[in-house]
Amino acid sequence: MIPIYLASDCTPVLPGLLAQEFEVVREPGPWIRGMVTSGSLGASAQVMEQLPDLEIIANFGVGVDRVDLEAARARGLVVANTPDVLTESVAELALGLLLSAARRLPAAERTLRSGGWSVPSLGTQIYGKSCGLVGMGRIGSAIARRAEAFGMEIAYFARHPREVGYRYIPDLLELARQSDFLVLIVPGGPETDGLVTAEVLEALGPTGILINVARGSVVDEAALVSALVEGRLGGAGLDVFAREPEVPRELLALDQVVLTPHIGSATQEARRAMAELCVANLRSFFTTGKARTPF
Ligand code: 8YV
Repeated sequence: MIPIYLASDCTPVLPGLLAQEFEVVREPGPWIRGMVTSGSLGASAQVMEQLPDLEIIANFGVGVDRVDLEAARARGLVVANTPDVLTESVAELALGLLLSAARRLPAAERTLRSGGWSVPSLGTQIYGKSCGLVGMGRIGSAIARRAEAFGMEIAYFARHPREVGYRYIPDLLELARQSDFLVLIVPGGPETDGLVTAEVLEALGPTGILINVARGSVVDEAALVSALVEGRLGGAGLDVFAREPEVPRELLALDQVVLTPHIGSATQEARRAMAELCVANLRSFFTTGKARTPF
């Protein structure tokens, strides 16, 4: 059997699925030909150096921002990811965070659990509000469809206009100015690093709500924290952070903020399909020379 370095279990079903077709190895070594890694762990140039026979990196996740793509390219390695199978789950979480932040569900639930029965603070209706999407790829359009069904007005910012029926705004500041909710769903990496600046947050303003299901690196996190603490931004629903698993402490005390530990794809359905696609990428690569979903 072909030896595969499993750098992280990724999800409970993955090691078993992998072991049906490959030799699962838990440490890097010179004879290893494939590597499975999680989106959060990725693959550094150093780990690639420990794997001189490596041919393919199968990333469990759609985002490959933690894989050193330059080092992989220099070595001629194939990098595969898991697009599509997690689209609906991530879009559902985005809407969940949006509704949850708009209605301040965690604060209301905390009130009830601590024996209270009052409205901690009034929420915001989302019907009739504007939803600005930063990114209009597969997940962005799945979020847009859902937000539209809730009666929201959709507009988006992306590098180029897409073949979608939504209003394209080529200037992020302008999109933020025109949005009640700003939803981030762009890939991580150098191109989007710090894209959401203090100015963008200011344009979104004291009644605006930021939703991030992309990467923490997309937002100037220090600016986000001070805007929320000082009430210059209305609220936020955050699934991702700049230095995971670190979460800025100041956010923990804020009722207008909803926080989740990077669970965008964490459903039974998506995680199983991601595990299967990860293994299918390796199978396809080692039998045909082509991964099923190369990045
Ligand atoms: C993680 C994700 O990769 O697909 C992505 O890009 O962010 C997630 O699905 C997953 O949690 C594994 O680390």
